[in-house]
Amino acid sequence: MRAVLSIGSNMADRWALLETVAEEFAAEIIASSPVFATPPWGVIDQGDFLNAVLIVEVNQTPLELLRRGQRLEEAADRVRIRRWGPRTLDVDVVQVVLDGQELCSTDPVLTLPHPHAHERAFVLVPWLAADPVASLRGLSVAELISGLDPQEVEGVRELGRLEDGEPR
Ligand code: PH2
Ligand code: MG
Ligand code: MG
Repeated sequence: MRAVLSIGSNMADRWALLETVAEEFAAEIIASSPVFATPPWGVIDQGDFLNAVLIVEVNQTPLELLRRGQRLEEAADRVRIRRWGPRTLDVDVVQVVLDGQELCSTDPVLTLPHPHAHERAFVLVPWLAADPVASLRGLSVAELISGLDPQEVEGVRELGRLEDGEPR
């Protein structure tokens, strides 16, 4: 199956933490976005995030993939102080496509597609960069972005590719 992962960090060595995800999936990544700096969404009195999107092809179930992401979060000593609050590493499964079909699940452990992905510039802008023809729930990601608050879209700033190292 093919999956879209949204990864984010706003604590500790943010760039290096995103790299741990790219390393884990190195052999399975079929496309990836650059890293973007993004203002915090939800709880705004916290530092900016770095966000990126990885598109992976894996021989696993969605739940196995979720657990793999969670192991990386644990390895990053993930702290969850409050909902939408600061975190060292967040690995979200945004979409799963199996035999050309987008999987839909209302399982609270892993809701698919991710219930908020369609409204978050920090997910959609990197996703479009990784896959210019991406679609979500039958709508093109480009179209979804054009429906967002332009200020939110402009706040998502491209920094550079993960493999090129953190810009200084
Ligand atoms: N993740 C959140 C809450 N807010 N804001 C940005 N910019 N990027 C994130 O990855 C993010 C967030 C909860 O997972
Ligand atoms: Mg998240
Ligand atoms: Mg998460």
